Amino acid sequence: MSNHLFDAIRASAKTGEAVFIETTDGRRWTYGDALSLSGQIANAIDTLGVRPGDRVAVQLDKSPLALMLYLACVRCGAVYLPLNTAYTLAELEYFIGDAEPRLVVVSPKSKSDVSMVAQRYGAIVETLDVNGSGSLMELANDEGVDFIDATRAPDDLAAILYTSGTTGRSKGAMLTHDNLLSNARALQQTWQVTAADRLIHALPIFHTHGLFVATNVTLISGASMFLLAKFDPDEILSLMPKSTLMMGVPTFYVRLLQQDGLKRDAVAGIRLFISGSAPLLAETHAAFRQRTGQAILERYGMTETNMNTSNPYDGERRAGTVGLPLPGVSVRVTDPANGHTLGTGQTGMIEIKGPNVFKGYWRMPEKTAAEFTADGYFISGDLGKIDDEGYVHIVGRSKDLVISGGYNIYPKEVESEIDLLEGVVESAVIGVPHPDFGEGVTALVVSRPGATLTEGDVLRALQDRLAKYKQPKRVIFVEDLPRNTMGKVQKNLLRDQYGGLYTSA
Ligand code: MLC
Ligand code: AMP
Repeated sequence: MSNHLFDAIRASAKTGEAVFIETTDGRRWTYGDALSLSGQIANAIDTLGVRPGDRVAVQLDKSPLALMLYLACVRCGAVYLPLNTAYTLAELEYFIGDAEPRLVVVSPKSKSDVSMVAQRYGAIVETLDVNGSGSLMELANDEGVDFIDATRAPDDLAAILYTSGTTGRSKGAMLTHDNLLSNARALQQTWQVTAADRLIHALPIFHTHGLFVATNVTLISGASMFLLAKFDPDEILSLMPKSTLMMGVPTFYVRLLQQDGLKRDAVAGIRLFISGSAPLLAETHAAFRQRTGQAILERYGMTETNMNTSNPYDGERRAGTVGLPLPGVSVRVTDPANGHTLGTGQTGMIEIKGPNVFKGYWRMPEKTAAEFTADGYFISGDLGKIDDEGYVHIVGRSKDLVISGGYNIYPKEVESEIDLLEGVVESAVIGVPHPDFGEGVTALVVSRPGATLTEGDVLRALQDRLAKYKQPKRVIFVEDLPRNTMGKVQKNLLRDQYGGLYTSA
């Protein structure tokens, strides 16, 4: 009887006294606390009727208890389904309808709205507050701390994470116990994480980066972390002397560089700064190195594949590259025209194979099949090349995707909402360089002759439809959209034309 992922976590928790989480107000949760709390929550979930394989959807503000709920789901054999706290009710309804969770856990303030939606799909709704109150914890407090973990094989599902689709519906990436465990082990080994490490955790916990990379690596190393509610540069600087690791998206590093306190001695205790989820500009890498003497280590991953590559811990960390394939992971570059593997230095489609690669999209076998090659490589949609020393360089994306502050936005989703508005003929959404977010979501809109639609009207109309980070930073009205002979909008021309929108003074 074994639970593939939790057995590994349990093994690192053998000294129950070691600290797992510390919050900025000085409160601590040991590994022993994590076992007891996750045991109580697992018992409560089980009492509610959640069985192995059932989905548990969670839209919660970041807190230690939200992580205990994640662990409880792993222990119950439930499939954890975290949702961005920025999602609107309209967005949430799609995920609940598609994943059909047995249980939905939200903060008390969202209960009545979410209940209306959940009822339609037969899901139970319970609440959990950052301070530990809420109906789920009331149930858990009456339960014992011992729980017999559900048996889960390496190939059983541990989580579903939704990624937006290039054409319409979001797809649920099904991640198995071994996807998560094998990747956490590969990262632990590559970054040399040990029980002596203390991580500054300022990422959200509803995505691969903050949930699996940051949390699972900490857990299987028996390390500890400072859990911050969100990114706050002052808090981060004050925690640096007591920490050894930091993980962030490039915007974290751009913002830290704006702090006068970011100096060599302030970061002396940190042995490793890691960046991922979006391209780290070589200038940011260089500026950080100049100010602190530390070379940020950049790595590359995806929701579907977990982490694929990383710059080396001991070897050269090359700015502008995402490093070498992780242990056990194969990366190749192929010609998108015929699928043939390309040679060193040639640019093409990045494809990935290994124990890190997901099991497929939830209830979408055709979409899953379309994203794998005949010999089992996942087609990433990222364009890149591998240099003669094996370092992977990402040079672009074949997928129509904007990455803003580490969040993905699929233009199609935003365009579809804009196109519904009265007075709009059509729209094109693009990402253009943004000094803070890396790329800024920008909408070009063609309106009907005589229409009086303004930028403010468009933004107001999107407010309840799309999460804030997906909403355009600017809406620009244009006469028409440039098209090629096939009638396809030439977004590259638009990106060139509006490239200086956020960066030119
Ligand atoms: C917030 N806003 C954003 C935004 N985040 N807009 C665009 N892009 C974003 N990423 C909105 C806010 O709602 C706000 O709107 C305004 O922009 C400014 O907010 P802010 O206070 O500056 O934002 P902040 O709360 O500080 O958040 C910025 C951030 C955050 C960068 C800290 O977005 C973040 O934590 N990003 C990390 C995302 C992440 O973990 N990605 C991993 C995905 S996994 P207004 O109008 O209300 O002021 C993955 C795989 C892999 O990609 O390889 O890891
Ligand atoms: P997501 O779908 O949120 O998991 O985002 C995955 C995408 O983020 C990848 O396909 C890449 O396009 C991008 N990405 C992740 N890490 C990096 C990186 N270090 N450099 C460039 N792009 C990255």
